[in-house]
Amino acid sequence: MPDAGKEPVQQRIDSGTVADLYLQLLADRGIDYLFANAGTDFAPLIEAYAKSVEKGTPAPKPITCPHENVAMGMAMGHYAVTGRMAAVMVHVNVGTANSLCGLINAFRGNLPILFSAGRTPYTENGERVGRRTGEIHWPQEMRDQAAMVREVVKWDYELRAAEGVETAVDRALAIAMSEPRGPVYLTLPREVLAAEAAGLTISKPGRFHAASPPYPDPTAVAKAAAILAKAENPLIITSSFGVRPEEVAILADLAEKFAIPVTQRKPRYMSLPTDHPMHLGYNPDPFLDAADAIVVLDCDVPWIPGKTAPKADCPVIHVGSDPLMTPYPLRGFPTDVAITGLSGATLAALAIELHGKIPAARIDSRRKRLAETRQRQRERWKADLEKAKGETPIHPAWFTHCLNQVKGPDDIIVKESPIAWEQLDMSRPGTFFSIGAGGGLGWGLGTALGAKIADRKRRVICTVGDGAYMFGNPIPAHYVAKAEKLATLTVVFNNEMWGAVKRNTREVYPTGFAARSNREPLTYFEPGTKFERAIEVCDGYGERVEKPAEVPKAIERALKAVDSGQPALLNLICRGP
Ligand SMILES: Cc1ncc(C[n+]2csc(CCOP(=O)(O)OP(=O)(O)O)c2C)c(N)n1
Ligand SMILES: [Mg+2]
Repeated sequence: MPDAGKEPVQQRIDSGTVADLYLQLLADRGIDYLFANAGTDFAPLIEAYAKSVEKGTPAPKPITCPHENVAMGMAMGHYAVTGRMAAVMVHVNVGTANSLCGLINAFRGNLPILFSAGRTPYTENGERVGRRTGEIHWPQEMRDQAAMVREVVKWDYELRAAEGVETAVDRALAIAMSEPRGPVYLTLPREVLAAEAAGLTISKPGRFHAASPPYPDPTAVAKAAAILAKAENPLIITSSFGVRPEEVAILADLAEKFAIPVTQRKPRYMSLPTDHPMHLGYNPDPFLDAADAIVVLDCDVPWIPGKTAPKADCPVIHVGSDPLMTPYPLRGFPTDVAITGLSGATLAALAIELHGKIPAARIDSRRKRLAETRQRQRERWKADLEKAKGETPIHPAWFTHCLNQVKGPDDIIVKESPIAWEQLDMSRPGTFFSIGAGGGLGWGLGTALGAKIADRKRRVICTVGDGAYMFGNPIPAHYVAKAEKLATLTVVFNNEMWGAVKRNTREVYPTGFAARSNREPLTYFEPGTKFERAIEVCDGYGERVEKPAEVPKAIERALKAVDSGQPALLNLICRGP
């Protein structure tokens, strides 16, 4: 984040508080936004912001987020689009609690965030500015506020004295941005934020930099290449490859050159253009049986062992900046080789190592075989669409197809919904995000806003289930859209249920009481919720869509609103599982 190119100079701070200096440091170190949900702990920071406006000193742009979930989602979306981390600040322990779900997602998804919170003032009496002034300053104090987040951050620290502020900021940013990336937690007691900073000196630019990414070990690469060179049926499985958009071309080259099929499981990013001849869809399971070498590429769960698995003697190579996924407590996929490194670098090294090692005839026949498999797969997808086309309630595949017809190549799709991957064409990296990696629902609306604020020129289409929409704190999200002029299209896939919960119950008890009831308790919503009206409270355009034939026109009207600067929402009454 700090500019490595410039000679650092020491700057003496002549006046102001730690809060003033904190904002200055964040701006100087490349933090563009502070997504915030304030409380009594913020007083010195609010004062510092007002001062920065009056004096014209740099500070990250403050964005008022009326719910922490939206703030966390925005930081995730901003990072996904720009590769630059943002800061979030919330109110002491309670704001931290409300942010936890987002933090779990960010940690599992390796998304860096400078996550910060105030601390209840620690002095009851005395002269310190910032000391306790209200009743709330007793019950909100916790002995160890960071305890509740410590399992889902890379680092946490409480700023105890003015002198530590530069180091704390620089260290937080450097650790968050070092691979594997992830959120860090900085707590800021009110008295420390209010303390005088005069007399301190800081480095400009900073002297801390993220550690260089791990580079693939040539011995491990050679071992993996030897496995792949022997294989008749190698297979790549990925979920998160494409988080660094510039790496997509490296995978495309490798897959194409050696005819290695790429399958995505629960894709979180655009990993490979959908028209690439080695793009073999979104279900690796049918390929597992024949596979005689598997590359698990930035993928936490390549298959579900209780359901399916490759043959016992199939070698498995894991690739990623933490290929063992150390923070996961239990993860027992066979690991014959694990290559620590940024995946792009590892794939490039593998391509060099494999050069000339696979007989051309084998590559050619594999390419032919895969082309046929791919052709059959795409025909199945077309047949699925034909079947889905006229269905009422609307089939998600039909809606996806209609959206696909009109979306532009740079439009961003956020997926926290049953949108049908198979019906989506994606040609450009960085156009698809399904990044709630920890499974904490409610990130989509905020992430879409974060993506939009990061690049206002691009269209952002946020697709959410009706459950995910409600988890996402919709009114706060719609409020931010209006306040910050972030017009996105929200599509609510309203199947009037938590379909995933229903599906999972049926998997566990296929013929049980719940299945036989045909209306599983605790999974259905009463019909008739008018989500389209929710966006109207913030002057958005809302529409309910019930008939399949209405879908194309409804999308057209909604996108017209979005393109004119008005947020829009389609309440799509659709089929559940
Ligand atoms: C914060 C949170 N609470 C509960 C869950 C459990 N959960 C997983 S999927 C799901 C249902 C999602 O419903 P919806 O968004 O409507 O999508 P659908 O499955 O109906 O397509 C729930 C409740 C979760 N993942 N996260
Ligand atoms: Mg639903």
